[in-house]
Amino acid sequence: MTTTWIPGEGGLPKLQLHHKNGATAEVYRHGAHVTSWKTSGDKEQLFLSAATPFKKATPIRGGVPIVFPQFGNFGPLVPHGFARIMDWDIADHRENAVTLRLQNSAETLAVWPHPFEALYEVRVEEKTLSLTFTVKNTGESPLSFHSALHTYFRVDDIHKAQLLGMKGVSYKDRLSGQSDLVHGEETFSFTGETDLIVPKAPDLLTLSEGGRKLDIAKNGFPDAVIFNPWITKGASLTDLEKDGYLRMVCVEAALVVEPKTLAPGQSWKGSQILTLRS
Ligand code: TA6
Repeated sequence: MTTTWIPGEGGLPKLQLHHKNGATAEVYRHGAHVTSWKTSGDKEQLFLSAATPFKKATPIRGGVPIVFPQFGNFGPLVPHGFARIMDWDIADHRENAVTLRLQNSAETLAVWPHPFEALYEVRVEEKTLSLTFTVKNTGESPLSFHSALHTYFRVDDIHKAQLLGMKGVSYKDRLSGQSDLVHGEETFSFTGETDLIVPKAPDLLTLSEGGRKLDIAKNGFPDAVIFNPWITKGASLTDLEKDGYLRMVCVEAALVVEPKTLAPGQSWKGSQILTLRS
């Protein structure tokens, strides 16, 4: 299939994926960034800030930023690593799926002296969006990295949104620094700034809001991150639309507690699989 990049926001190239039953997704070459996912006849499932820039070397606020090879400021690289601000190339493209590739370059080697190949498959089915991230060590020495699919989900009102599947889940609160906290309820509600790292997180959580149930499954990624900036931090993010915290929640498939180390020639794969159940 010939690939048709079309001009997206800011003139940045994007492509659209279509499933025969009407589901769609959009992916930018910049950061291999998924910015939209709609199931047939339903609303947009991802949050994309109306104030986000679309320009080179700048992260997009919303959709699914790819975090690689560093999480946050857990190292010397730009926050969340360079993958989300570099142009990826197409390795394979079908009507409802695309695989994008990022390899080491003079630019990456200058800041991270490791040969690598990253592949990212985005696949849209009738009610499911599958995101699969693969890293291969193409160098001669071990390679260690963090990663996450930093997914921003759209909600109508954060006060009415809940995460299901949280009973007994242990987490670190990055705001207080407290670790080994345990959530006692099946449901998790949002009442303020939230920035949690969940080691060995459940492989299935569900975003619930009114009648909507969106399953957030993962494999390969051991951890999860749950984030909402709330009022004050939200207002400090210049690329987050006014009161954007009300309409978003990040539930991230993550490899952040322990870095993954690959021997030369070894690969690692992680996925986040999103299914709109109702
Ligand atoms: O994943 C949660 C987090 O690390 C938060 O601490 C917050 O910084 C968020 O990521 C957004 O990071 P960004 O660099 O995209 O502003």
